[in-house]
Amino acid sequence: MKTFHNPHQAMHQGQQEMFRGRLVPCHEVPARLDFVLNELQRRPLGTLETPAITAAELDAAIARVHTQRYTDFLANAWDHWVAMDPANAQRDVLPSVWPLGNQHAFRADVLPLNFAARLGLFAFDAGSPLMAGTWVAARGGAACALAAAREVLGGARSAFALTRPPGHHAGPDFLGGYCFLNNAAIAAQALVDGGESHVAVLDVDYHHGNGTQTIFYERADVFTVSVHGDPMTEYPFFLGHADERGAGPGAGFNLNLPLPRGTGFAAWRAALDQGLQAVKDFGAGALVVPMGLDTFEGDPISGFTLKTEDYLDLGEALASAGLPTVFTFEGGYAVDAVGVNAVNLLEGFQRAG
Ligand code: SP5
Ligand code: ZN
Repeated sequence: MKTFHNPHQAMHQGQQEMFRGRLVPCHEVPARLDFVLNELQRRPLGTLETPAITAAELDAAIARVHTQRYTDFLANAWDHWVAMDPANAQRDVLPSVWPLGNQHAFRADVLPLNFAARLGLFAFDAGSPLMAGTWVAARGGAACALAAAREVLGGARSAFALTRPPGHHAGPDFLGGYCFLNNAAIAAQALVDGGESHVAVLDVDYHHGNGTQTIFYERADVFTVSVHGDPMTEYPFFLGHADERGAGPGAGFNLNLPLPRGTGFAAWRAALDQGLQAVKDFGAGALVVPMGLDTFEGDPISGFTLKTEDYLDLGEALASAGLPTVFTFEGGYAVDAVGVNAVNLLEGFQRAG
């Protein structure tokens, strides 16, 4: 399978994230991708390319899943921040004030002029710093997702979008969880637009794919499945429960499989099989896998105990769906293991073909 990598990924390089009242060094760092690229060099799966996508094509694909108000905000956020104070050019931006939801009587329909307020309107956590290169880097990641979807639409069995920053927590009009543009959703939508009537997203990141779920929640053409840490105790906390089954025309087309912190591979695999069966029952013609490696036993912020060799098995299980598959790169913060684990998963998939 081809890998599409983002030459701009290191332009997004956060210094610190807010965690339990303290600023701690960011977990989501550019070096994560270097480990994947090194491992791909050692064990090639296919050619490594940068996406050949025009700016206009990319804008159109992004606009299919994100609102104009949100992307306008993202495109201008850094300039707005620096315009407030030239000294801000040396500082990453983190939000510090939020409107919560409409049930709290705060308004989301009026876009404040104040930058901090604006950032709070579009961000759901203080763990996702934004900086000068964020927009260019995020667009470069989205371009990888679009290129991978096109590769699969063109007849390839699979393609790997080596996206960074990650995407599955980003919603139609919000960022969070280190994510700005939802790469997996952009790929899924591109598959629909390319003629696939039934697309499934099977999210294997440790964290619930809340952004992807929200984007497709009322749709019957994209079935979203996520196997993840139970939101009662695990990030992103406010979505990802088993009773969220979709709404309106999308009723029945979302499946959450939350598992307790501490879950090991056998139980995790059983949940994956349940997800795969649901994908089969849905009649998917193509699959998108937001591939998080933060299910690994050594992950510093997560709580499952998958081992390096389990990822070969996981890839093989995903191949059993027998579907053209786009992989996007999501979490995985045991940085020196993320490359081996990612390539194990992809190699397991490829070998099973
Ligand atoms: C893409 C992705 O994996 N995003 C995850 C974002 C998680 N950010 C908040 C992490 C807080 C987890 N706290 C764990 C405490 C470990 N000492
Ligand atoms: Zn994650």
